[in-house]
Amino acid sequence: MSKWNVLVSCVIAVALAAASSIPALANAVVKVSLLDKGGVMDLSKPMGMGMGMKGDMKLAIMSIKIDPKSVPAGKVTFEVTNASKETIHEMVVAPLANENVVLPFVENENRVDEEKAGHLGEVSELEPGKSGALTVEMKPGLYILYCNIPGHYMAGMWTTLKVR
Ligand SMILES: [Cu+2]
Repeated sequence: MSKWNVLVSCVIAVALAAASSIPALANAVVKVSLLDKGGVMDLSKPMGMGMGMKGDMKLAIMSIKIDPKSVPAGKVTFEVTNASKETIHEMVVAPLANENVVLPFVENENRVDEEKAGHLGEVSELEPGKSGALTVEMKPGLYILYCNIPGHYMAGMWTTLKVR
């Protein structure tokens, strides 16, 4: 290594150290848990968004819990954990016009039409116990997080997030 190269490497090293010590505006972080009650699950009750089942969502056998439920606009990182013991789950993020929207649905596949619903990104198909992350740039508004494994959205596996 020539002196010049050593100098350049030193400058780069110092620059990198400085960059990493700058307290960059931290992304908002949303912790997401993908949950189900396990065992033989009855997926027959429609509990999709806007289906009038709001009061009964406690009965849902699959769910998504998030913390916090509201974040500032900008970069948002979703740290997603599949807390199920035996079922693959995923998380898809999509914008919502309002809380009563009925998402476009593909009946014969028993899943949301992701293309029509519009989506910002996803952490797809996590095995039980596994985790994944997704970072997206988000504008103020209302969003839905849902699992699009067939049957899961209708089983109640969705929640809403407010970006302010
Ligand atoms: Cu699921």
